[in-house]
Amino acid sequence: MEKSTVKTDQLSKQRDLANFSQDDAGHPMTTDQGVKINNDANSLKGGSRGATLLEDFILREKITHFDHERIPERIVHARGSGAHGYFELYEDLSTLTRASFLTDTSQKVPIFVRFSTVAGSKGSADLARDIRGFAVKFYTNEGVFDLVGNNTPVFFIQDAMKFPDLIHSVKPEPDNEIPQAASAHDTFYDFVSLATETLHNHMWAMSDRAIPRSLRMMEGFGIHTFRLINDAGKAHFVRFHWKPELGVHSVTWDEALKVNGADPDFHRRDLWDAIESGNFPSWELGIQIIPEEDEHKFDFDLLDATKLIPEEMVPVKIVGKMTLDRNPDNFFAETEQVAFHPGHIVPGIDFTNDPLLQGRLFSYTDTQLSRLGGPNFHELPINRSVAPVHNNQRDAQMRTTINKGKVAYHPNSMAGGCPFLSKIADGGFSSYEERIDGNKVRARSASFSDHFSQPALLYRSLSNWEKEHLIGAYTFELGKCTIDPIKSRMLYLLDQIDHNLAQRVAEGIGLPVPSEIEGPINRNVGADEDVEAQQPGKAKIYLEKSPTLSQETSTAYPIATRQIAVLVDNGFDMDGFGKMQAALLAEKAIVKLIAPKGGVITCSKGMEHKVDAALPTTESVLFDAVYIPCGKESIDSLAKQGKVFKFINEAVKHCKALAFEGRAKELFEKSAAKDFRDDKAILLDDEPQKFIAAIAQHRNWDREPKTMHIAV
Ligand code: HDE
Repeated sequence: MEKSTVKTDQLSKQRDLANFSQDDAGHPMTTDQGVKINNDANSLKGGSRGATLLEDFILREKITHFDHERIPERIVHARGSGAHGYFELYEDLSTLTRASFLTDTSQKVPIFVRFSTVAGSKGSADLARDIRGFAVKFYTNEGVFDLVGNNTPVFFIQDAMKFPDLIHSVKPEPDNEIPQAASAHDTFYDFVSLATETLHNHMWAMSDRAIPRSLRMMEGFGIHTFRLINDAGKAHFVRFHWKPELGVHSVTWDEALKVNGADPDFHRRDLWDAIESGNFPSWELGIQIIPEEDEHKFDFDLLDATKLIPEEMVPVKIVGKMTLDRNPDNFFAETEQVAFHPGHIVPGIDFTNDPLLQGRLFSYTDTQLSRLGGPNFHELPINRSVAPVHNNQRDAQMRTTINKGKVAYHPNSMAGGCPFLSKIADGGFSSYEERIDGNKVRARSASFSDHFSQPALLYRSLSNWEKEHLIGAYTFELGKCTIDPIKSRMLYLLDQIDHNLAQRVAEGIGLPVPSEIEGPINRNVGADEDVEAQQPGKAKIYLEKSPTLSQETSTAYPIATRQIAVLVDNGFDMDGFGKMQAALLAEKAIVKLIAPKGGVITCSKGMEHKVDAALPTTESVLFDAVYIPCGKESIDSLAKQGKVFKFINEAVKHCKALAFEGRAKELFEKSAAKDFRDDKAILLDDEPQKFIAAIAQHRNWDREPKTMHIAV
């Protein structure tokens, strides 16, 4: 018998979803019971000015449904954006795993991805400083596999027991429900400063990774060590990575704050628009493979989710690619109702004893029970497997499958033994046979107690501009805290990671770096445990730097989908603009005309052009670069608008590419740009190709230290 009776192609899931999709075009409006509706404007009344009648079943049905439209938002990762796509495998990995989607290169596996922030509510703004969720559902021919990861390679805590504490500390404080989608408050730092295992991922959260330019421009990580198991039953440890085709890029903190006001849906819109315009984002899947024999060869424990395996120690092997090519039809039905679970695995993949992963295996089903209302959430269209589902699970709220026959048990003779069990060779799942030899203990392994070496490695690996951003982030966050002993404890801990880092943050918040603190550094220890054994110890250096942890790169990335603001008014020079526009469009950049007023403007050639956004309705922070063509009338008009200078000055401050042509030099001279005549990304009468090259670098961070004086 074959392992699986189905093969997936790119459209397998779309065909399945089509069975549940509905288009109202050409149909009469009906009640939920299918009765055609004649009047949807008025309720049934005793006289046209009289009281409404209880018998109005149409009104009651409509209002009742409305009253119950909301479901509980996710306890974490409530704010999210989803997309459909597919996964292609580059090479057969059967030496490592028997999972069909990792061995059969002829299949395209449908996937659904949901990106999210962690702390904020469903309606919070996209550019909160936060870790991003990166959850991928593979609808494989052997069942659903979920890779439920984040955009940082490590997590805050080591043991699932602490997850509610971590989340309670970062969520809005319970007395006044403040602050929304922000970690910069006392309770979070109280917890972080007492549980030193948090410091590594906390540094990632203070880094630029926590304020991405786009969901399309961030890495994804499965974080935990999993196992791959081949046909012979041999296992390898594995860590999963997603590498974005567009590179890893971020905005500045000042931009993030402003974007949250100017367009709280910035990331959601960016993802949606890119897919709608056919610019399909993609990521390559990478794996780090560690032979089981090498489990104890590292200076850290592979089961510790607060540790990454530097790529310089174990390279990431690229094995496939995921492309997102379709937006959901309905946010609620798909993005809201999708239910991920790290316990959704297929034959050829298995867990390890990572105590964080083990706890997650319980949590994700449990949370769906209250969020989606019962154990049948796997029947929701977005969650259904494309591999056939047959078992003896029955009933419960909102069951949609109509199971035929009398038999709902196994073994049975009345149904001929069906559904029957599958041998391992036929694709039956069997758990990896791991030898267990130990006492039942409520304890943490001493091998988890090094909490400083990896944040120190991360700090050493960052470029200077990334370090500056990091220092700024710590200073901002601690500056928002109100309790000095908490801030001092944080400074002491930063000092264990890097003295200069601690010193700079201390200067910023106006407190000294303490040379010692009272009591144990790490208080996340059981009452009867050996406290000393749980203390982090001094940072060790087992690798000087891990360059792959930095976002700095000299590589130029495609400028496709980058947003270019063109500041213009009537009379702008069509020759210069036409040349620039053609060059930008050839690279698939998005060119938008921004003018003092909306409507239509006329260029130097007398042609009419539709204004994409009026200045009062948009902001510099929503764009990647600014271009101002020549034209006397246009420049004279722009020079009268204060907002034009705010627009330019912010772009300068945020280290973006700017191009001024001809008389636009007058705006250059009157704006902050004038102080940057030699800047490689501020161009005066230069070729479009130079502008494109500057945008492709993302930002000219060399400019940043010289922009402190710019008031925006
Ligand atoms: Fe989650 N996490 N988590 N988490 N997580 C949830 O499940 C939980 C952890 C992650 O877009 C919840 O369906 C526990 C690590 C993502 O729908 C909940 C622990 C990583 C998403 C839950 C962790 C994640 C969630 C809330 C510690 C990265 C969003 C709603 C033991 C590897 C998935 C839901 C989506 C969602 C529990 C730790 C990633 C409550 C108990 C580590 C991307 O079950």
